[in-house]
Amino acid sequence: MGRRVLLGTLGLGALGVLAAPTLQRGTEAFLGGAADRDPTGLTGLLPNGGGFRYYSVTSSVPHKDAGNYRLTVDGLVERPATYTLAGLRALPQTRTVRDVQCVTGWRVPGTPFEGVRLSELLDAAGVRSSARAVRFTCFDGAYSESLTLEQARRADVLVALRMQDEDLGHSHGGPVRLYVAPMYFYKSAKWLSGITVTDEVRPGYWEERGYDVDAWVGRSNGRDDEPTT
Ligand SMILES: Nc1nc2c(c(=O)[nH]1)N[C@H]1C(S)=C(S)[C@@H](COP(=O)(O)O)O[C@H]1N2
Ligand SMILES: [Mo]
Repeated sequence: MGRRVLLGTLGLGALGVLAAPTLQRGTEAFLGGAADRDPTGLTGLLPNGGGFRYYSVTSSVPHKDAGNYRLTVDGLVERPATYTLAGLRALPQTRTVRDVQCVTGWRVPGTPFEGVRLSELLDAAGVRSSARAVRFTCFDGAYSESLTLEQARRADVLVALRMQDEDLGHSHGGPVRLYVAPMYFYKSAKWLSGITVTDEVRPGYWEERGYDVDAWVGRSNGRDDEPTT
């Protein structure tokens, strides 16, 4: 039985059994420079609707909603804060429409995202002068990401509550994910639960496994000579 046939017979619940060894193979393939650069192997094959692929480095992720979702902002700030979903919804919302681009090649053109500018949350917290970077953690308990403070303050970096004009569903990292429009989609941490202002960039989950920390679309991960269209 081929992998695709097998996949067709399995629900998402079966991923726990299969994800770990496949992840490892995928990572080795990429680091060894093999043609197949899909880092997440099996999970990357699962469609997530509308041209998206479903990615998670963990086999299961708890579901959070308006009742139990919390986002903490801490680290090198004057005023650490914890936001509820209602609290985030009450802040000014920004909408962007840009192409989503995964480093493994798939793309979803013209995708609306909506949420609070990360810069707004940083300003509200009062970033200390010794700060240089921002680290993001997730309630899947495993994934992390980071940006320099300068990158984090861009107007097209959102703490996103909505995608394609709907509330972010669980499979896309809802209720709240990071959205870093100018960078490959691995920067856009799903299931966002923590924003910590730090004194230096700490490489995120995929970056510890070989991907570029500065993940500008078309200008990173060995893509500098490729067309950016
Ligand atoms: N928490 C978490 N965030 C994540 C990932 C992940 O595995 N876990 N994968 C990243 C990668 S590689 C991609 S391409 C996108 C996929 O988002 P999607 O599942 O909404 O298509 O999420 C990014 N953010
Ligand atoms: Mo990705």
